[in-house]
Amino acid sequence: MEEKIAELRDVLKKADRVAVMTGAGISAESGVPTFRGDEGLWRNYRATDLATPQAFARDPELVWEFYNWRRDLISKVTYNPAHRALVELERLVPDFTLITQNVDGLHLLAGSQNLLEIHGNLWKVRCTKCHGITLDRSPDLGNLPKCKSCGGLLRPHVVWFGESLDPDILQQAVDVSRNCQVMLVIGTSSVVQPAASLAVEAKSAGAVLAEINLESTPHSRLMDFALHGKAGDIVPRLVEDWA
Ligand code: BJW
Ligand code: ZN
Repeated sequence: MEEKIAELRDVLKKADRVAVMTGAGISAESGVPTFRGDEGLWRNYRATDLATPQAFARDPELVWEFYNWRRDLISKVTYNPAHRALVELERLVPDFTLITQNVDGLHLLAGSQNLLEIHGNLWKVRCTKCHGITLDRSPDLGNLPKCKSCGGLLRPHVVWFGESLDPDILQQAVDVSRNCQVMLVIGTSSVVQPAASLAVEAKSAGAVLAEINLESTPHSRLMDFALHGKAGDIVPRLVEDWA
């Protein structure tokens, strides 16, 4: 493992264009639950069943309760050494883009700048009637929050299953993936599309791929480096001793 980390660090040092894809695993050590497995359960509901337009249409109060619970939880936690190490990597690499599937806002809080939040942001709400988007960092928005402009029902400004990603943001993520020389894939199960396909795009365009995850994923076989362990332990070591 030590040798692989040193080898990957050397690859990163020589690269001009680096892309990073993160998933829920990078925030796990901050105390944010991941989606799949037992951790992804909230009151016996699977998080992935509540993150759907169908669930919101059926029971918006339940879905808002779930999102208010998450807002409250995330408002009480902060970024961890893996988030900070990516801020440092951005400083070290000439052309760096961070693509995240996370909606928790912890990369922004840590100080990442060139960031594509492809599944949206939990701290933004969108009106289901006038489609206006606003930033609201209050931990609890109440039962059925309403738009201040038109009175329409608000929803979290996140991408649920079956919904399209913002086409501009997705196109930027695809371009970055096709252009990077190295892509780090950190803390994602790599099962949700189209996010998972970005690593495939990078690989097809000749990038070196590295996965940092507690366990293997469907993409592990594509990887030039598969580093198994905690993101908070491994990512900071990639930015050590760059002088
Ligand atoms: C650690 C760690 C530590 C833990 N250190 N590691 C093609 C084929 C099949 C299906 C589809 C397809 N194209 C589209 C679909 C449908 C669907 C999809 O992908 N389904 C699959 C699940 C089968 N995709 C969509 O619907 C997307 N829309 C779309 O494509 O529109 C067009 C279209 C629609 C329909 C059909 C065809 C085309 C939208 C996807 C939106 C995903 N939304 C969510 C919720 C966001 C809002 C919210 O948070 O509330 O996004 S679901 C959830 O999954 C969330 C995450 O961003 C996303 C990914 O999860 P992630 O981050 O990978 O987390 P986990 O929990 O799965 O994994 C954590 C990992 O970390 C694990 O591997 C751990 O081991 C690891 N870990 N601790 C390092 N300390
Ligand atoms: Zn409105």
